[in-house]
Parts: sequence; C-alpha cells; structure tokens
Amino acid sequence: MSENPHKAGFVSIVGKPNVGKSTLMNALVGEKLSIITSKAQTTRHRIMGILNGDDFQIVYSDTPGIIKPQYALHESMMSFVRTSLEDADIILFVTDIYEKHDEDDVIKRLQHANVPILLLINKIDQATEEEVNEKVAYWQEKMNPTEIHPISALHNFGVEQLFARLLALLPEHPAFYPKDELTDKPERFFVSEIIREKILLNYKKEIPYSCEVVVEEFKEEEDIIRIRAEISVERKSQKGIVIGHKGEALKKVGTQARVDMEQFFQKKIFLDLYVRVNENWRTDQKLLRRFGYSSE
Ligand SMILES: Nc1nc2c(ncn2[C@@H]2O[C@H](COP(=O)(O)OP(=O)(O)OP(=O)(O)O)[C@@H](O)[C@H]2O)c(=O)[nH]1
Ligand SMILES: [Mg+2]
Repeated sequence: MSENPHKAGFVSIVGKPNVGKSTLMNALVGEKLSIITSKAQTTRHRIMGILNGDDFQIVYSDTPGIIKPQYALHESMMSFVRTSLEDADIILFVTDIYEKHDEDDVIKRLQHANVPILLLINKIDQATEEEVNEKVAYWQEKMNPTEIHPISALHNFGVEQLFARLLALLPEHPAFYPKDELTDKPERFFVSEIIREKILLNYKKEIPYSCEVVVEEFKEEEDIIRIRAEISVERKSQKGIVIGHKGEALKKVGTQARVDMEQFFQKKIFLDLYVRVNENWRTDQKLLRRFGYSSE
C-alpha cells in the first residue's frame, strides 16, 4: 500500500480545432480512445479518459475544438466544452505552433477560470527553438497562464513532464470512478467513432461533416462481435457519394474500420454498414438528441 494521500481530479483538454487535443489525451492515457484526423472538428463529444494509479486518478476530458457555432450540432459541441470547463480542477489549454490568434473569445473565457491553466504549445517537432521561444513569450504576455509547456503530443515529447506537473497540482480527493474504469463512454460509442474516423479520412469537403454514425446492433459472441451500424447523411446525393461506385467507397470504410475495431476490442469483428438519409440532421433537435447531442 502507498503512504501518499490519494489525489484525484478532472483535467479538461480544450483549445481550437486541430491543435492536437485528442492526440494529447491518447498520449496521456496511453490508449487510443479519441479519434484523430488532420481535419478540423474531428471530435464532437466530451470523451473522458481515466488514468488510474495506486494513489491517484486523473479524469481527462477531450473536447471538441472551440468554434463559433453555425448550427445546432455546433451548439451541442460547445456545450460539451462548457461543462468540461465547469468540472475542471486543472485546464490544459492546447495551442499549436501554427495557431493564429485572431480572436480572443477563448482566452477571455479562460481568464475567468479559477483553477490552474497549463498552456501547451503543441507540435514543436515542426518548429525551430526560436519559434517556440517566440510562442512562449507571446502567450506569457497575452494570457499569463499558470504554466507554459512546449510539447509534441505526437512524438510524446514533454508528455511525461506534463503528467508529473498534473500529479503535483491535483487536489487530494478519493477516486471519482472505479479504479478499473478507462472511460465514461460505452463500447458502442467507440465503434461509431472508429467508423467516423474512416469517413473523415476517405471523403472530401462537406461529406464527413454531414455524416453521423449510430450503432444499431452490437452482439458479442464467444469469438466474434457482430456489429450493424448506420451512417446518416443529410441528402440523397451524399448517400450516393458515401456508397460509391459499386459500393467500393463504403466497402473501404468498412474494411478500415474493422481492422481498427479488431485492434480495439482484441476480437474478431463482423461489421455491416448501411447509409440512410436523415435530412438536415445537424439542425434537427430531435435527431441530434437521438444521436447523443444535447444542448443543455
Ligand atoms: N507534427 C505534429 N502533428 C501533431 C501533433 N499532435 C497532433 N498532431 C496532428 O494534428 C492533427 C490534429 O490532431 P487531433 O489530435 O485530431 O487534434 P484535435 O485538437 O483533437 O482536433 P479536433 O478534434 O478537430 O478539435 C492530426 O493530423 C495529428 O496527427 C504533434 O505533436 N506534432
Ligand atoms: Mg479531437
């Protein structure tokens, strides 16, 4: 048994789209929980990743990139960011070396927080030392956060040191969740996210943003998991694109998703994919609720 007092708390990972929030959460938790692509707005939910030790529990929350909402889906995404910030004992404000700081909404919002803010400058593997120093000076001046850490989430550079700082700043508290729990989300959620990741990777322009995935069936048998999932698109023309010539495009998505699912569940997967038109689901409150988005 450990002699140390038990520490536990919520660490909220926030920032603009595409800066590497999900990459960082996966690196901190040591599991691929969040999907990652080079497209903005990959993450649409608050996804908890729980890291447990004998005398600590860190509940990370990966969140959607902060944007000005353009439709109801965005509003729900931003409400996930808001509640994650409200729960936070520590905020990880992720920026990257490319970020242009043309609007200050986020910064203003964070300045009201009364918990430590660790500002991370990510992707330093793609910058010179001079550029990194410039960014550090910029953020020091602009925001004066509790701490600034240059990191590379992708190459695991600075992540260990960041973790040590989080542990030091964490309040004394008993665990919030059972110690063998890794996330707050059910298995079906990860199935739909893996499919969404392959959609983001395989289609262009507005297609990925018009798609949502719902797992209709998840049947675990002794040596196989049988999954049926439905991809919703907003218009009939999009259905054709997602399916592709002779079904080739959808088949590719299915194959790529299955490989990842077999890795994730460590089990053979049978995956059946369908496409359905749910007109303008991104602005339809009823459909959004069915897809797991709420705007509280
Ligand atoms: N070179 C480099 N690329 C990185 C690093 N961290 C993340 N990336 C890349 O940046 C892109 C976005 O990463 P994500 O982790 O999906 O970013 P995010 O902030 O979660 O994005 P949203 O969910 O869309 O808000 C991906 O292509 C990552 O591979 C890094 O340290 N170095
Ligand atoms: Mg993300």
